[in-house]
Amino acid sequence: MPYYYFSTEVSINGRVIRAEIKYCYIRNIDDGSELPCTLKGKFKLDYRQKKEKLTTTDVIVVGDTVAYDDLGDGTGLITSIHPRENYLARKAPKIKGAGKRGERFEQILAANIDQFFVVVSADQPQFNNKTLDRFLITGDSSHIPTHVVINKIDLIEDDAFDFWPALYEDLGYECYMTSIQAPKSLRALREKLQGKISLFWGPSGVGKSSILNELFPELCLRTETVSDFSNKGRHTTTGVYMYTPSGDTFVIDTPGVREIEPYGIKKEDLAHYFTEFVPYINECKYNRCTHEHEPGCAIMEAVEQGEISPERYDSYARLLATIEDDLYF
Ligand SMILES: Nc1nc2c(ncn2[C@@H]2O[C@H](COP(=O)(O)OP(=O)(O)OP(=O)(O)O)[C@@H](O)[C@H]2O)c(=O)[nH]1
Ligand SMILES: [Mg+2]
Ligand SMILES: [Zn+2]
Repeated sequence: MPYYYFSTEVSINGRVIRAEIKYCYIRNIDDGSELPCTLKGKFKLDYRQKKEKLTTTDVIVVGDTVAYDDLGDGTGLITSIHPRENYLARKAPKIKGAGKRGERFEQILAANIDQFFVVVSADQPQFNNKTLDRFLITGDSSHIPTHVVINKIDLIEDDAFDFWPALYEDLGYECYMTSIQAPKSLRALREKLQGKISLFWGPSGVGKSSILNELFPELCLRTETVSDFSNKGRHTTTGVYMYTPSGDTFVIDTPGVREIEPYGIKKEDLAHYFTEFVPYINECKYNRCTHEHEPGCAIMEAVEQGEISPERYDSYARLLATIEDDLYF
């Protein structure tokens, strides 16, 4: 064991690239070397105070920046976790994350992200604007610059599909229309990733890992054919992993999710995350209008007038219906 083991001054700065139950894999910020690390005992004390049986992955996520000591035996010890600048989260899925009273916790996917790309596909699995909206809200509510990638454009057969990128561009989202079969379509995205920490998230089978492979062939990520029957993905990527294709470019691949519920958004706040609704919100007759059925609702009026797209309004109404009334968080 090196002589400096007991000194905290020699701690190294690192970034979590993978978090597992036993080890967190840390990348040295200065020289790029990687080391599996465990957490210092004091974090375990914190667990006990919470009287919850938490694991490493509850405390630390990919993207966290930490200080750690190299123990010299091929492992390291994390001595502190730096405060997060931002993080992406969703409500934990129903069964797995349910607590004693059926509460569903915030499940943090990753932290300290420069930009979030919501990846969906034009087909296989079929494009679903409501799913896209849910991811966009998740990004916007986390105050992370959020962009749209519509992949598999080689499968589009009808010009009518242009409606969708036009709609989201109009709303102010950058839209990347990509196909792994057309390398040129990935050029703009490749440039956008330079020098940033970017996270790819979206439904399973849309091609998140395939795009990253196409952009950075050295990553050799596992991809899998979408099953023909359900048109749903197969959840090929099983963990959140950060890769470093070049010194200052970081990409995070994530497992696809079937459905996503944004965490901690109250019914009355939901409309604020539909950017085109915002100018109308204060024009509603009732202060706490949910824009669902109330008379004198300026948003419903704007839909009637063709100023807000019915597709977005429908998406809003569906999402509103899934938000629980008594938010305990
Ligand atoms: N036609 C077509 N197929 C694609 C394209 N991109 C990916 N695919 C195929 O879609 C399937 C799923 O791709 P993956 O990269 O594994 O999808 P993923 O989003 O990473 O899925 P998960 O890891 O399960 O979340 C694979 O068979 C890919 O070859 C594309 O642009 N066009
Ligand atoms: Mg994948
Ligand atoms: Zn209203």
